[in-house]
Amino acid sequence: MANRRKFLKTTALATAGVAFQSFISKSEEVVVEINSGKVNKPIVLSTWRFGIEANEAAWIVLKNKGRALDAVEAGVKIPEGDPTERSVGYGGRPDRDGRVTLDACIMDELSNIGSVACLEHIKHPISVARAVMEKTPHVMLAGEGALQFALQQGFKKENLLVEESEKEWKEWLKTNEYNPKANIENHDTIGMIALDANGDLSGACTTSGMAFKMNGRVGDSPIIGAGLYVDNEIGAATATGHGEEVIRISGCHLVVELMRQGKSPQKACEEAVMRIVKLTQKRGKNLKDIQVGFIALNKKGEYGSYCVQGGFNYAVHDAKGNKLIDANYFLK
Ligand code: SD4
Repeated sequence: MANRRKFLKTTALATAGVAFQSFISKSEEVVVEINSGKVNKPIVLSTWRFGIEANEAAWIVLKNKGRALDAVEAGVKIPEGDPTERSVGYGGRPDRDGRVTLDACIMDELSNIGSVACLEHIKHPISVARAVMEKTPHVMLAGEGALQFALQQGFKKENLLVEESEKEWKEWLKTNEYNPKANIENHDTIGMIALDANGDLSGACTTSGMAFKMNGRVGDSPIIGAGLYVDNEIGAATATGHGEEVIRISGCHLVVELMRQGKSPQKACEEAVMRIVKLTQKRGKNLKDIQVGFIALNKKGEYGSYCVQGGFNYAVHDAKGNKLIDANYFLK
């Protein structure tokens, strides 16, 4: 770690002359390199390891000067369509009744929003959310109504429950205990936020939610302001982890508002996580059982992340390449 710190400080000094600066977060783990002279764009961030492949798809749009909105939709469709990713889209783990129910939302630079909750049988809920945004007078459709709308729009009805997920569910039924653990079995929501070459922000978030949840349970991921928020004047944020905790503090809206007050994306994520930490303690709950991670990006292309406990990582793709970063965290 010492070497890394030294390297970062050296980098900061060496590059100061060309208007680059490095910021080292509290535990020296997260490094946000920003270009303070000009906007670092285009850039895309997404949650978890599979964000690397998702970013690649988004980058194709961004590097061709496409819209951030198109980039984030293309990006999150990668894990959505991958049956081996067990908590997003096709292949996602089912609820306690064995049903795969999906949550997703999308938001563009004009604050157009679209969302679906508890949607079944459709492989790409993010595209249904976009259709809600673009083709209806509403912003959110849930359950059967969302499915009917998707079918009317030409989306194909499919079985999303893959053999592996079904096996796990049958195994789970033996104990029938709902006890979501931090970073285990529940941790793969993809949230993606991007700043395009035009300087516009958009975001997308999609998930199968907490494994073995109650049927009808909706998490933070389809809720604008909780699992995702974009303000084209300020920045964007998205969340992963226990949705109930994110909703409790209107998490991503809070992160964006903190950036509006002048906080860096890193500091904004830290403060939002601290809000969760305090409320958890106040409510007499055990913080060890909770994981929430935020990622944030501002209009200058600066970014940051913070989470309750270790284990969360996120992928960042800009002109310098695509990399996975371990997020800094509160519980050491
Ligand atoms: C939810 N936030 O449904 C989602 C799950 C998740 O990492 O992100 N897990 O609560």
